Amino acid sequence: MSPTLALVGATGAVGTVMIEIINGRPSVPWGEIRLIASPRSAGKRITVRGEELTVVALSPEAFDGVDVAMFDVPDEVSAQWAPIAAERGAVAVDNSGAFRMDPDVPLVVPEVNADEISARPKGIIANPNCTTLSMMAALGALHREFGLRELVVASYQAASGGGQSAIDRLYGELEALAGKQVGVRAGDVREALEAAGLPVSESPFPAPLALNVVPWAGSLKDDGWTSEELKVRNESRKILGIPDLKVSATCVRVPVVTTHSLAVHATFAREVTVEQAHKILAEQPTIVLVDDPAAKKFPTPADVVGEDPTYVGRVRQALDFPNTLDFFVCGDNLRKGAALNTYEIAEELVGRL
Ligand code: 11C
Repeated sequence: MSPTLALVGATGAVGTVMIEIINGRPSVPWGEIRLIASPRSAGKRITVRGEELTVVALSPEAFDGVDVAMFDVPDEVSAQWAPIAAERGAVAVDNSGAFRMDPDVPLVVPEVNADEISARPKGIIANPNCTTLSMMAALGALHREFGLRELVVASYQAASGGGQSAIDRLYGELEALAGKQVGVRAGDVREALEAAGLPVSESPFPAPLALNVVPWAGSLKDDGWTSEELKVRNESRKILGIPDLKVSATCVRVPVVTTHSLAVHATFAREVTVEQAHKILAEQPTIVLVDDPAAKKFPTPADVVGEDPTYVGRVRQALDFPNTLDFFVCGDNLRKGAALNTYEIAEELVGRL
């Protein structure tokens, strides 16, 4: 019998992208697909693969008969409900941060460590943070060949990583500033937003995002690091299976709606040439190499949004460090960064349930 798939958080931003992904698959291995959301969204009707489905309210019984339950909900909802789904016999594939660093929960990017889904003592598999995920396909492939030792990254993160309210804020700021000659004097962007009824004190971002870059994503942790920067470090180590990988990250929010980018400075055990790196990256089925700067060809979020693969370009051998590559990656943070990777894990589970 074909397995039953549940999607918890079916009406949220990532859940909506998940349904688009399922609808876009040429075929799916599932029998029933069950949509689950908060009681507030229960009763909504959503078309999945040509069939109108009714969203059911999150409850223990909603997981009865479910083989794989994908969770696209906030950390606290996953923390409470993924174990309940597992108790009821489902494998929970969780896109929140609730279980990622639990040693009994595999943290999976199928291109890198698909086999780890087989050992899941808690019946839960975690999906990484979208910032970490955007560089994993490239780093995993290069690590297999050259042995990654150190990683220094700067992220350029899209507003949608902060959810719908963050997207709305960016559009609101852009509208408020359209046609205004601001960005020429310290504080004039803030003042124009305030005058338009959009004070920064009411924003999900700690500074104006339009006409700006904001070196802040996530929450404040010890010694000035952000939660997002620590996730990049801890999750990269776990996914790549390098517990002592040296990592330093600076996470920055940029006025892009969707698609995270990262400038990556990766040091390997051996010398790596651009030619070798190009060959390996070009062979990866989920990477698109766009690297012809003379022809102005490199990835940008505006050209990558809505795409499934990770785009890689600007590959350079660091001038003073022959074992180090610098490169730029762009990945849609709602697709591969969230919904797609979760769905790919769910598909990998078929046959290993
Ligand atoms: C952001 N990467 O761009 C975050 C969103 O741990 O799943 C995802 C947070 C997470 O703000």
